[in-house]
Amino acid sequence: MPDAVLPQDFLWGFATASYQVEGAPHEDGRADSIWDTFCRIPGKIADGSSGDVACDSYHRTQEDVALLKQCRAKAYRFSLSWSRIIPLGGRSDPVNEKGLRHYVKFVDDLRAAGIEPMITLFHWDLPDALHKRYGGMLNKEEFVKDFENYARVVFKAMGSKVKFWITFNEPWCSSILGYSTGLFAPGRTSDRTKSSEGDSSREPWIVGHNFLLAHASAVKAYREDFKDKDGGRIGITLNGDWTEPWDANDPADVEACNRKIEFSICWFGDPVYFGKYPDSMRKQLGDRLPEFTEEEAALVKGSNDFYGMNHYCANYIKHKEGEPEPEDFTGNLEILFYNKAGEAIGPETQSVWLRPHPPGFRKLLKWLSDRYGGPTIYVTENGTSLKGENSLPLEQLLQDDFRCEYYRGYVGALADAYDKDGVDVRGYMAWSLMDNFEWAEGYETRFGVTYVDYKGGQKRYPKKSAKVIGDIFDSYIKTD
Ligand code: PNW
Repeated sequence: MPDAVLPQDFLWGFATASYQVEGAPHEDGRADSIWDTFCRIPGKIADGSSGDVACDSYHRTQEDVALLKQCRAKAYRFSLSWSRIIPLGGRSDPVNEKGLRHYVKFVDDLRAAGIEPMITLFHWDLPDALHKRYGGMLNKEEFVKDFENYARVVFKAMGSKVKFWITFNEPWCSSILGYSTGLFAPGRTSDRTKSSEGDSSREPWIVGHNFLLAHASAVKAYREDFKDKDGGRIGITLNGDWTEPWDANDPADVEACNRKIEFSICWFGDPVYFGKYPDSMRKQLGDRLPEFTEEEAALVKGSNDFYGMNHYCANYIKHKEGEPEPEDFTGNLEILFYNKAGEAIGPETQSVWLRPHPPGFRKLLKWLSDRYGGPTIYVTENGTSLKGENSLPLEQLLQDDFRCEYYRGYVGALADAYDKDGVDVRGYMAWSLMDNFEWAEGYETRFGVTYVDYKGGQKRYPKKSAKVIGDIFDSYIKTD
């Protein structure tokens, strides 16, 4: 028997994102997103692939619902493709009823199966037309208004069918990976070997600022015109890893640990809860970090009904001496897998950035709860890839014990945070329901509890973890 319990109404399930699973990029009037165009540039995706077919989920909604049922999921977090709904993206552009109907029907099907839909409005796939028209997220005036318009179209179509809304998924990733390192769409960076355009020292901070304003405008719209009658809640999902000092006896490393979290999570979290950026960021970035006008600060402050948390791993952190580089986005520090004593933070996975460390999940839940005054938290992603999984024969691959252990460790840490530390965490979505298009890594890296046979007609085969997750939650959730 576990020594911690989760409440009876704890909402658990699985997550995916539109571009990673849907395929059907040109069907029923959908237009390109920045990921469609990015994938066409040679060298950007490890295996030269794209989301053109992916899991073919656009044609297999029934199969996906059945899979969720089979896994005993209570909820499903998925994202909408903006360019299916408004192909050209903008507030004066036509709405594509076919695209919109597809999602309304999917929501109806989920609800009929007793699965709570949790909708992410934006999981990185900006309509390409908006990127070309005015620079997408770099353009505050246009982007904020167009996102609010898109959100309103969706709120109106879904009405009271949807109770959980997430505006943006991981704005850190779209800002830093899309506008600083250039690894993600639209691939802008100061590194001229990768892109002829971009300014890593400025653009990510502008994009981040505009995400916050777009988020807050959509939340205001929902609260003013939909929330009372439709009864949903809305928030933003932020990603962030736990940090441990490289040298626990060096106060500068201990301080750098906090600073790393501020640069990755509080960049967005502090404006949402406090109406301002962290002091550590202002100090390092100066006027490259945009200022909120009084009106903007008031709009952004208080714009979460819940905190959406994506969490995967932890790192050791070593402070750096001297002036930070203008392109630095970490807080002037090194992100490491080994500490001073040579101990690893966790085992290797297929993802170069991901080393599991379950105790960090409990610590970060508490850290965030303390910083933001005990907000309601929904964990909107957590999961792992497995080193070499893609090269295993099918029978072996389906016995994903490493992933089962990961979930045992992380869900255990979550239950401890709830039951022992008093963190108000009410839901958990595993990443992912099935293997899917893992962005710049293509299909080599698998995160699913379900194997997808990309060469065999996208057939799905549940792995051991697909059943184990349900067993883990059964063991923690109070039944009396
Ligand atoms: C998240 N990093 O992305 C995303 O929300 C998912 O779409 C994705 O498939 C999943 O995690 C697994 O990668 C991340 O480099 C991508 O630190 C990269 C990083 C973190 C999160």
